[in-house]
Order: sequence, then C-alpha cells, then structure tokens
Amino acid sequence: MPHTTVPATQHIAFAELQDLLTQIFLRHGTSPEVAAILAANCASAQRDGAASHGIFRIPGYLSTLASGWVNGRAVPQVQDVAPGYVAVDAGNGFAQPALQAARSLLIEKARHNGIALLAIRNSHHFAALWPDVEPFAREGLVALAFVNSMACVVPTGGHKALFGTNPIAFAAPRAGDNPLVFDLATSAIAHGDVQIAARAGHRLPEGYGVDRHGQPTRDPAAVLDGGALLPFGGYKGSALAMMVELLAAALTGGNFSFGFDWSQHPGAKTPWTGELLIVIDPSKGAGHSFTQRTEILVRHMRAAGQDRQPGDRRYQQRAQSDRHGIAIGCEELARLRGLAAAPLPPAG
Ligand code: NDP
Ligand code: PYC
Repeated sequence: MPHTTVPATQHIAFAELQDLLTQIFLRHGTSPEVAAILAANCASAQRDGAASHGIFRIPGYLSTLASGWVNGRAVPQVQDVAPGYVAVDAGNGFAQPALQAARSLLIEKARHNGIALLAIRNSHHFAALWPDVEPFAREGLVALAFVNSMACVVPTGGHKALFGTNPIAFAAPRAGDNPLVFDLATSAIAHGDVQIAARAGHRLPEGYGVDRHGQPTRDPAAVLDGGALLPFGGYKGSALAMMVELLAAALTGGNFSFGFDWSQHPGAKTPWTGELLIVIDPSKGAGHSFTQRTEILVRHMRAAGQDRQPGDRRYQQRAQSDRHGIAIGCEELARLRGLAAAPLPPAG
C-alpha cells in the first residue's frame, strides 16, 4: 500500500490567518472593529514567532469572552486631557482598540510638543507588547509602553504573589533599517511560556519560580498550581515591576495586578488593568542626528561582540513568514478553521 505522510505543519499567508482570526473573534462576541484589531495583533505575533502570544492565546480569549469578564464590543472613550496627555477609558474592553482610538491624537500631540503620554484604563491586555510600540518607530518616533497583568510574581524578598509579569516595550527608529525594539516581561519568564513549558513537559531554569509553599521549584506545573514566578534579576526586576504597576495602573486609573477578582468568572484569563505609553519626537531635540547616533551605537554594540540585537529574531522570523507563509500545526489550523466556520451570533 502506498504510504502517505501527513505534514505536521502547514504554511499560510498572513492575510489568511488574519481573516481566520477575525472570523473567530466575530463568532465569539466581539464587534467587527475589535475582531479586526485583535486578529491583526495575534496574527502578527504568530508571524514573528512569538509562541506565547500568537494563536496559543485564542482559547484564552474565547473562554474570557464567554465568561462575560471582558466587553468585546466596548467602544473606547478618548479624552484630550492636556497638551501632552491623552486618556482613554477602554470600557472594560481590550487595550489595543483603545490605543487605536487615541493613536492619531497621541501622534499629533507628540509631534507638536515633542512628547506625549497615553493613559489607558479599564482595559485588558493579553498580547505581546511590541506591536503597540513598533509602528510609532516606523513613523520616526520613540515609544515606550508599560502594561501590568495579574498577580503571579513575588516581589523581591516577599512571600506572596503581588506584581504581574508586567512587560516593558521600547521602540526607536533607525536610519534605513527596522526599528530597534525590545519587549520584555519583568518576571524571570512570561506566564505564557510557563504554560508552554508545562504542556511540553520541560523544566524551568533555576530561580524562575516557587511552588504553593514558597519553595523554589523548576516544575512549571507547580508554579501554575498555586505557585508563583520571581522577578528577573532579583531586586532590579522587582523595582521595574513596581514601576510598571505605578505607571500602568496607579497613573492611568487602571487596576493593580492584585486589584481585581475574576473568581466569579470561570474561564476569565485576560488581566483587567491599564497601559501607559510615552511617545517622543526625537526631531525636536536631536533632529536627524538621533537615527545617525542610533547607528553609531548599534555599530559599537556589534564591535563589542553583540551580534544579535533585541528584535533581530522577530524580524528574521517575520521575513521567513513573509517568504514561506506562517507555519502552523495542522491540528491547530483545523481547530481554528472549525472555530471560524461556526454560525455567526445573531445581530444586535
Ligand atoms: P524574551 O525574554 O523572549 O525577550 C525579551 C527581549 O529580549 C526581546 O526584545 C528579545 O528580542 C530580546 N532578546 C532575547 N534574547 C536576546 C539575546 N540573546 N540578545 C539580545 N536580545 C535578546 O521575552 P519575554 O519572555 O520577557 O516576553 C515574551 C512576550 O510576552 C513579550 O512579547 C511580552 O510583551 C509578552 N508579555 C505580555 C504580557 C501582558 O500582560 N500582555 C505580560 C508578560 C509578557 P526578540 O524579539 O528578537 O527575541
Ligand atoms: O505571558 O505573562 C504573560 C501574560 C500575562 C498576560 C498576558 N500575557
């Protein structure tokens, strides 16, 4: 008998994945605007090889929408607070539509003043943070973003989870190259990567987490089952996580990572917190010399032996996905197609 092998992965175009995800969100209670924004975000993460924040997150988005914890149809309310200050009430919806709603005003203010701030509150962020900053750098601006999440990180020297995994992302334009971007959790590892390690049966490195009794563990299941993560770099990461709580929650009016209770919403996975962005127009101070000096810095980093810059892996993966399509496991793709083929909910 001829032997047929079933491929483990398929490659699909970005537009096809984006459309598939849009259809899924539409069928699970989001408005068309929110569906399009979340789909683009999630497809971008998958394209760039962000395993913990691409289609891996779809079940979490859907169980959260089903639980009633988040409003997938929220319409963000933008407030022009001051010459350099924009605020958005996301209406218990997702942070990315709130950012989109405020984006043009934020850029206008940053270009006019040289700097502007966007404070998003009452929002849910379940994604990678670099998609929130990279587009600003592509328009010649420097951007910083801060998001807090859910209490799962023990502050340094402490004994209970208090901070979220609280990522910080930064993007700066370069002369004729992709922006310099970094995006990092302030915990030793992102929560999503702990889930991936648990599924794969991998151990965590030493010093990443504790079990439910506060004892160091390398078992990701023990971290997820009542345990917690540690900040990266000890007290230094802990201080950054604290700063993120202050900027993304205290300053915006969003919840602290320990400040919401989702126990009455089984299936809820998206942290209900806040996000802060700072956008700077370097042309106001340094003029064109900013990108020239960025190139000097990158050259010196290379000369000092740092061949791989933050963002390089993601850009390489992006180029590969653009050439060959985005690799997705066949079973996973079949599951996504099944979800996208479900009947649309009644209008209204
Ligand atoms: P990583 O540790 O994988 O990477 C952090 C940064 O360091 C990236 O910019 C990465 O660039 C860069 N980097 C990695 N290795 C090197 C190296 N050897 N040399 C130079 N630069 C390097 O990310 P995290 O695990 O901390 O975070 C993963 C994702 O989880 C992020 O996208 C984050 O936003 C997301 N997250 C989201 C949360 C939320 O609340 N929404 C909470 C926590 C995390 P590159 O991209 O090229 O690999
Ligand atoms: O991976 O830590 C994480 C995370 C929290 C919220 C979204 N992603």
